[in-house]
Amino acid sequence: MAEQLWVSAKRWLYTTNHKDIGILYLITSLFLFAAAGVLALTMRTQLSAPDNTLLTANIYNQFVTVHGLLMIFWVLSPLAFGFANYIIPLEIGCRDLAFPRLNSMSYWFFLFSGVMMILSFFFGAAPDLGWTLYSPQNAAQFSPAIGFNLGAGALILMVVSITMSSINFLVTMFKMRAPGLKLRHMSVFPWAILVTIFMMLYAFPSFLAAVVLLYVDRAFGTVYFSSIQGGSLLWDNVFWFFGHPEVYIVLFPAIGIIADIIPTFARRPLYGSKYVIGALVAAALISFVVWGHHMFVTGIGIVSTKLYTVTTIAVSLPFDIIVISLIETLGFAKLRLKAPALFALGAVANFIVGGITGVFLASVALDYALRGTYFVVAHFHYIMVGASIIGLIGGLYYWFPKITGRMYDEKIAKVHFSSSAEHNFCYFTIYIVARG
Ligand SMILES: [Cu+2]
Repeated sequence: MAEQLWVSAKRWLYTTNHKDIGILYLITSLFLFAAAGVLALTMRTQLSAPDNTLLTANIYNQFVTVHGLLMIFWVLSPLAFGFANYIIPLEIGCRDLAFPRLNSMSYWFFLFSGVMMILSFFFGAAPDLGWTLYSPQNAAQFSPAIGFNLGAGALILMVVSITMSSINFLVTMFKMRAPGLKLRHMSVFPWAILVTIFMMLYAFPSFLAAVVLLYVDRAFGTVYFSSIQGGSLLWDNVFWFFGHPEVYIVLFPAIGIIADIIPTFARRPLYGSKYVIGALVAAALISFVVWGHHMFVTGIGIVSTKLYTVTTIAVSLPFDIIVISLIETLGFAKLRLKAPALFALGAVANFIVGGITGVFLASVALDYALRGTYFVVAHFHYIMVGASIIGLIGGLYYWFPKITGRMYDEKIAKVHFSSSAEHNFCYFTIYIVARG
């Protein structure tokens, strides 16, 4: 018995197989999803009554921050990497990723960095200033806890893991496709992953620079982000140059999954799939020139705010193409409303709401009024949870039979669907309209 246990433990510890690592990624990120979810539910409980004393103000801020960081870095991207690890080699016809050992190292870096992030609670205090870690509050002077340094170290480790993975996928997808399989023949999911890893390669260096310099500031007393030297604005620029593309980095894999699920259950090919892929590429390119819309109230100047408004509205256009293509695919289709299709439809509906509220925020005038309100929080979560997480959960159901060799229970899946997230009403409307 003990020997058997050791054999199976060894299999998972030493594995370099893309399917095994994909499963490890999926399971680990679901555990971290639960951890981030506990933080979120505790925050909502705290907010359920005025003057609630469940959490102190300080702990509450730590929960907000670690919830955000965990969800963005340790749940959304790793879930996508889980699917990519398992599915991409199968879809492009190669035996494994280009560098299987590097792939395994990416996973272990991801796991240890996630544990490190959670451990930061137990070293004085976790980071407590929101996932954007704004200057000057990120300085050692205002956030002295050693837990913050641990959190910064976790972020650095995670960026290393993501960079190794993106290089691995890049080489695999460019060099190891089955003979005759041209890039343009790939379906939307591999394309979405390809665009995502390119964005990772261009966005994460900026974040890595920001966190390394922040670490040096905190540990060795340099003044890169010192507010009296103008460092606060520098942090905003370096952080958001990464931060906006990051939103698409976590969204695109979900779009790829949705664009694979809907044609399957609508039983017709994706309408204008060439244009969907073009739209993904266009959105990825434009996403690197919109970061200033996070800095409208920092006094960056009227001309640049106008430019950022224009680019932000421009970046919404490719997404219109994607949504129109998905809706067009559904038109006249005999849709089979199985769980993956339901989750995909729910994700699209939420994505429309999240996208349109984003266009509101592109306006400088509205941004002045809406900043710091729940309008922003809601917009953000419609995209991150409503579209990304719900789309990825659709992928879990979609590929569950392929990964496990069993079929999930459709009834339980439907109950899961109707109870998931806060948009039940929205889902039920779609369900009824689609059945109509
Ligand atoms: Cu943005």
